[in-house]
Amino acid sequence: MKRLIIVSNRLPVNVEKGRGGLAYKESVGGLATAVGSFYRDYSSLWIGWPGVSSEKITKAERDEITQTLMERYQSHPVFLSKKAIDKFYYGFSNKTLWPLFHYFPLNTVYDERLWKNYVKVNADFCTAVKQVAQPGDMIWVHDYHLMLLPQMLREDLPETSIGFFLHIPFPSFELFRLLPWRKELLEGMLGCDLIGFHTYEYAVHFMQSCHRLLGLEFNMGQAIVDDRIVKVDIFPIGIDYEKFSTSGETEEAKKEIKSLRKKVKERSVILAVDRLDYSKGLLKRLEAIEIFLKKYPEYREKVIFIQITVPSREHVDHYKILKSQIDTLVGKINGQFGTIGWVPVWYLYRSIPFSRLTALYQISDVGLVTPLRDGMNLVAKEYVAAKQDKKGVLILSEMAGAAAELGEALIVNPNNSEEIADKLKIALEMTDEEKIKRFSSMQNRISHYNITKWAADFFLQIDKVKELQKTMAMKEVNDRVKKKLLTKYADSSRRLFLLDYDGTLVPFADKPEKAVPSPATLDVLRKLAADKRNEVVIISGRDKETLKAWFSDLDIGMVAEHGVWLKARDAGSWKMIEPLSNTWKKDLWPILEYYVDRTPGSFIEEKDFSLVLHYRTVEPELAQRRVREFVDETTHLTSNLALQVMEGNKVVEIKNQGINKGRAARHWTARENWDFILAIGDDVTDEDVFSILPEHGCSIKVGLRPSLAKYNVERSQDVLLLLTAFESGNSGLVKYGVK
Ligand code: ADQ
Repeated sequence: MKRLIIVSNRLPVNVEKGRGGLAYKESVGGLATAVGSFYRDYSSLWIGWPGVSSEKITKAERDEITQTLMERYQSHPVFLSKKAIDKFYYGFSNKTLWPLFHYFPLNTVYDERLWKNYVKVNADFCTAVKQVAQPGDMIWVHDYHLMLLPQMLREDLPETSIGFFLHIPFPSFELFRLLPWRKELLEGMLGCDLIGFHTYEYAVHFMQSCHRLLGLEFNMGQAIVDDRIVKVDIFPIGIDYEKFSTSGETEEAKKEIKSLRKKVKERSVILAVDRLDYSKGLLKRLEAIEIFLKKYPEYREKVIFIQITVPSREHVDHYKILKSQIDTLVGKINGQFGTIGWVPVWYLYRSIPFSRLTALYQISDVGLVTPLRDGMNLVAKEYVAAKQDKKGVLILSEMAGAAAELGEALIVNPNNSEEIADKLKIALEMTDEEKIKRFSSMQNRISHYNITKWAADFFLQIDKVKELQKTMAMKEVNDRVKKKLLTKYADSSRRLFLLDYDGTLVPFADKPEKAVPSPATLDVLRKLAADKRNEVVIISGRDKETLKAWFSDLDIGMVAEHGVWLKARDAGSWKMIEPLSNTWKKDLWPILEYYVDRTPGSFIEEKDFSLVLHYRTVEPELAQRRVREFVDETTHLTSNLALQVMEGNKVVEIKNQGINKGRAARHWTARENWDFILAIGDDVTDEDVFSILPEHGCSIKVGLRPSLAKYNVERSQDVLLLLTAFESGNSGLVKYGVK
């Protein structure tokens, strides 16, 4: 069985040092609750900070903690000094990343010293993981405290499965770009094989940031990073449904429920449970309670609002301020509306045991969950699971990740206290029938995708990525393949080379006219063509004038405009593959012009039988939007014109239907019985060539993307090296590093 190593800032257990010595307490919080419930079922090890600073403990206590954590909690500690906790945990993690990722840019601190400590502590975690990691382990890194760790681990453990899950929102690019260390953070995460988010929106934000800051292209959530496939996917975290749904069944729970009911009497209960955090919307929620009691006086003395708040990050100023604001507001509401015998807001500032928490869920008529931003929010799901009589109403913020799954809740904008107050009234007046209907659907959903499914799904996906990486690696032109190709070449007497130009023989340039063939490229083509056993054909999307200007003094065949024009090696002139018309160009030209006018950096290229919109230097987001519009519009317009709209590498080309590089290539493949055929290309248009090759033909895709080709190489430079090896005969084996 594979071993799972979970790495997170905090361990699921908190070590405290008091007068009586060391005490071990289970941690409260989303991650600990969620992951803690399944990791004991696996052969696993949890690595994290035990919650006590290293200055507070002696060497002997350190050893004792290490031993107890391992024996009782399958955990391994990373000890942090007070300075590290201040600067890394309270500092960069909770004064920089947390506020910015929760859309509080004004609370965000940008401080180089905090960043340096963040880097250092991530490196300390890396050392700790490396000390215990064994080959075959799967490492799962959690959350915003450790965004640099995956890349650090990757450097030393290149083959290991590494996953990352972000428990908080990933903000839109407009916010993320504010960070001075934005690229480093993205690169850190990209050290993984699989990166998971709660919602589609967060995943899109991450991919957009990678696209705009690192130029990474994602296709179906996959990108190639340093010749490795990295996948981004969505895993909305679940809860331990069984544990919550059966929580009312124990004697202890029944007692707890009875005692609570006695205290609240016949009143309706509105419940809120949060860590104390400005992202949780506590002030706006209290404001809503105030409005509700003012606007609907008939509910006074009839409802109780219970707010349970667990202390958190008390060392950060914003949290201290918030605490005193809450105290004031609770006092104000209770002072204003309370009567002898009725206190409207019951406010508890502490962590409560599971049995009391779930008893509260069960006696509550309304679960009020109104964070201003929340990655997911487990309280919403716990309330739904625990309330097995289904006679409750969940009021849920649209800014919580959970809103994407719990559509049957009453959804509110957490900044709109008036709306929350009105929804409270609707909730309190909802019929039991309606409540049960809504709850049944939600319970169904969250019981199905529970915490075990969530984790299992993540493991399955990471294994799939690993498989995919292996398949790609198998297709790479390695030493064995090179040797095979060169031997086959040496043993054959009639050889055909079908070579794409841009992206294959030369790298891409900003402007097409800049991508001229280098002397080395021309030299190798000339030498290959000089061997009478060889036939070299360049099959390009370029116009014939350009190809003529660059290659006319070489003894090679050429195909221009993706197969419109053909020129055999020994022919004096170009011939058209079939009679074609280009009268449509004048009708479509104004449309291309219209797009170019509105899209800075784009331009039109006109060929004999095609029009091309180039967008290589257009700002990527704009390009994406415009290209979609352009393709939709032109596809619609050309639907009865026997034209095709084709997307290439940063270009969209409109050309005659039925003309492609594959058809053109057939003119050569069908000419004689070649005993060696090699086709090389980099983009979609080259797939047509790969598809028409006979069984014994060989094909190579430039770039590590899926393709019909038998093999892949990473860059155009690899193509040049390979061709050089062919042209230099057997000595090429040595020159190419294959002996
Ligand atoms: P959190 O911000 O901690 O988690 P949340 O998802 O609501 O937020 O989890 C809080 C957990 O703590 C719940 O399991 C709740 O039962 C427990 N809890 C809260 N108050 C308590 C109290 N007074 N006593 C006892 N228990 C209490 C982060 C992200 C979330 C994301 C989770 C999981 O911010 O958006 O849902 O991780 O990915």
